[in-house]
Amino acid sequence: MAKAPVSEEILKEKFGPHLNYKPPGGWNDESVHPPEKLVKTHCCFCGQQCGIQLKVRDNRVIGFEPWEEFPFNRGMLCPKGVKRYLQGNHPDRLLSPLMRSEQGFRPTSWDEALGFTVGRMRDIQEKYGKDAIAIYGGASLSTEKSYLLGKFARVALGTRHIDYNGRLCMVSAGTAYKLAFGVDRSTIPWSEIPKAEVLFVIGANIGDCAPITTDYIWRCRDKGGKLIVADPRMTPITRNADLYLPLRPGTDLALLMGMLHVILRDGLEDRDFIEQYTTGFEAVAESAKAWDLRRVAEITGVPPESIEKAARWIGKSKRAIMMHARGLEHQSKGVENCLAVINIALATGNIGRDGAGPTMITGQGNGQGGREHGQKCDQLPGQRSLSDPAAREYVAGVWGIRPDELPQPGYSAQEIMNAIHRGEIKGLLSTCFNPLVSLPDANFTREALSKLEFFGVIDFFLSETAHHADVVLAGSLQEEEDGLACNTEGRVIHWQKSVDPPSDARCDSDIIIELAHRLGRGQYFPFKNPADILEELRIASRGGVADYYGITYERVDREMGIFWPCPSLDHPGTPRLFVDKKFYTHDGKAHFNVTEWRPSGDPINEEYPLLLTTGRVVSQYLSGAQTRRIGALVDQNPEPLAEIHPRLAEQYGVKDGDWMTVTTRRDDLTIRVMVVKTIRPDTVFIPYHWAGIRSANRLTHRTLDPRSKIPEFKVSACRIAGAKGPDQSPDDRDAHKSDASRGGD
Ligand SMILES: Nc1nc2c(c(=O)[nH]1)N[C@H]1C(S)=C(S)[C@@H](COP(=O)(O)OP(=O)(O)OC[C@H]3O[C@@H](n4cnc5c(=O)[nH]c(N)nc54)[C@H](O)[C@@H]3O)O[C@H]1N2
Ligand SMILES: Nc1nc2c(c(=O)[nH]1)N[C@H]1C(S)=C(S)[C@@H](COP(=O)(O)OP(=O)(O)OC[C@H]3O[C@@H](n4cnc5c(=O)[nH]c(N)nc54)[C@H](O)[C@@H]3O)O[C@H]1N2
Ligand code: SF4
Ligand SMILES: [Mo]
Repeated sequence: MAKAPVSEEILKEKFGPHLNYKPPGGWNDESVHPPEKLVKTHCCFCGQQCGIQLKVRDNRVIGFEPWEEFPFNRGMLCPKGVKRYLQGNHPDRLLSPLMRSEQGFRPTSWDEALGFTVGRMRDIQEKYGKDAIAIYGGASLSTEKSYLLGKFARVALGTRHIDYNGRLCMVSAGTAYKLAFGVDRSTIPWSEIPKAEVLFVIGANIGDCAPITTDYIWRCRDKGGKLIVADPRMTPITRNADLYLPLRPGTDLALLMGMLHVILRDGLEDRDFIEQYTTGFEAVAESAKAWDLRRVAEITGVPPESIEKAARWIGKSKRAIMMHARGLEHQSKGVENCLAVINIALATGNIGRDGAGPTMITGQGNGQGGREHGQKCDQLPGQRSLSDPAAREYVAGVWGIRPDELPQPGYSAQEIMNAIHRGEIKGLLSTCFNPLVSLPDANFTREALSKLEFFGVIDFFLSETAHHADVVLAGSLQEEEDGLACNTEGRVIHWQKSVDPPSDARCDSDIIIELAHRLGRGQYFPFKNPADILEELRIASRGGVADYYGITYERVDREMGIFWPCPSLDHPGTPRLFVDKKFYTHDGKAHFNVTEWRPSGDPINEEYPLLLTTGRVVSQYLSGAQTRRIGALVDQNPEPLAEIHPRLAEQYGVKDGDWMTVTTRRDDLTIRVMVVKTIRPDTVFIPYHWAGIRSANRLTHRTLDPRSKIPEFKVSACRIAGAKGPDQSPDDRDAHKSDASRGGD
């Protein structure tokens, strides 16, 4: 029978008041409550992983100080970093496990919640087989926790199906870098950025989404470096760009092939480098011939002169860095797009030397570390492949099981949801993921969640997805457990434990370990704390591409981070990859890859003539589960606004601030308009940080890149029409409004 979500109102009514306690003057009044200690750690939000010092008193984080010495951000923080400390004491913080009951959720004991979870998982596995349970993880978890989850799925549950929210984020880049270089990591540390002669930023809104990186870009420009930006929107850094390529969403591959075409046509390639260090050039060069500039300009909407200029700047410079993020990667040809960037870097020999190299900008806080040690559906620790017999044997040995006991690779994140929808997967335990807001085609996700026979969530807030759960296990914030993370550069850093989880909330890793014990697999999970997990992780990763053997908390603290691979305790780490032009591929060479053009999975036609693309605003983070709860951030972006160009606005008779309905083949969304000259006239942009009637993902589609399995968040066909505005109840006007409070769906 389909289950309805539990409404937030019921929850608030039941235990709202006692969650709202504040000391006189508030927690942040230092005259009343001076801090007891400052803890050097990192921001809990994006993949920049800025250093920050948390002020702690009475087991509470009450504020922050900049951490000037940390080399990456040197004390700088963006608006989210400045407010990140406000989460821990938030009235919505979950303080005990919750069980679904007739009237909603009721607080319960850990014994009951864990007993129930294990009982349901066992029943389902006995009835339908081991693979009927799936695990979702997340890349806001520490590296230790993501390692633990991977082992939990395979060793405690024996299921094939574990994947994580990074599947919506870094996997197109990761797949491409693995194919070309045999390793999934930025090829350079950020200290290389100021050395470049040309920076080519494609599909990355650096000003809003990687704010600290702008500082590196300005340092490059101050030294005379040129900046090229390719994006359907003129993002904030574009104002200072030397060249702007306003491409149509979903056409990056054509643009990049056109650029390669020019480079080869004009003989700007680096023949020596290509011959000595790469394979596959000829086939790629052959495929570039078809991409003459007329064809490219027609597909991309970018003037041929601009494409030519961009290609020549890169081809003629001595040092070029290519930086990309989800604009390039959130496409059903995301892997091809990244490979096309890499092909340009390889053709021009821009790798393995000063101020040169392609790089992906990491999204989530531990977007890098969270994808290295086994919470991906096809992966074992150390970036090893779950299909590789030698890797299976090694890791099984470390874990004390037989290699044939290790399950085979399972479904990726969206494929898990699809399997739930068709009834193949019956139970789900989700940690650190809010799929109802962040997966494409939210109506489909909601239907799938209602079909689960068991749904458990580990979170510290009752996310929109958690409203659908049978049991919610009150987990921990980043600052409540020690752990490693890896920032966008490949620098492994240390999240210092600052406080204990409050009240009856528990550390995520304690919850998972206890579940493993209750499943009768305790002997494989003898960990008392994250340090124990790290000891095993170091060994499990040893000899893999992402080798962490030489990394300890003490070293990371002393050295302000260590770049992996770091195979021994006296190894200095590896800030820049491929210095010796040796790649991590089977033949040690870098591989060119032919990239095939395919249309988007949701093509435009007469009925849906416009392109919808989705993304972010500066003050909100991901599904908004965290930042929609922080007042000052909500004030900056209280609701999603649909950006359209004045010409489009005029054509459809809508003005700035009006309501408009955006319709795709899935659903429609009525949303306020922001008229801006900075977007292409054929494109609509909507940020996706909101749930329910404000959710951009009601509009997006479930087409995946066939290799990386990333959804095509950046390209949907849509139409627009002026609207009166939604029929809003007072609740609906509240920007914190949750999916569940729409009433009954
Ligand atoms: N403020 C803020 N910062 C964040 C996050 C957040 O939620 N909020 N999230 C973090 C995470 S997890 C991630 S993954 C990163 C994401 O960081 P980004 O990828 O930089 O952010 P997005 O807004 O998803 O998209 C980037 C740009 O792609 C453009 N774009 C859209 N379609 C296309 C296309 O077809 N081709 C090209 N070339 N560009 C296109 C958009 O106009 C947008 O400017 O940000 C991280 N930092
Ligand atoms: N349309 C559209 N959709 C998108 C995107 C887009 O550009 N457009 N971007 C995609 C991208 S790049 C990403 S990364 C995803 C992100 O999508 P999600 O991962 O679903 O987003 P989060 O908001 O990080 O959700 C994480 C949940 O985990 C909880 N959480 C955070 N830290 C911890 C922790 O340490 N422990 C526990 N137990 N819980 C924790 C939070 O409270 C939150 O409820 O969204 C994707 N969805
Ligand atoms: S740039 Fe990212 S890591 Fe740095 S303060 Fe902002 S959100 Fe936090
Ligand atoms: Mo992301």
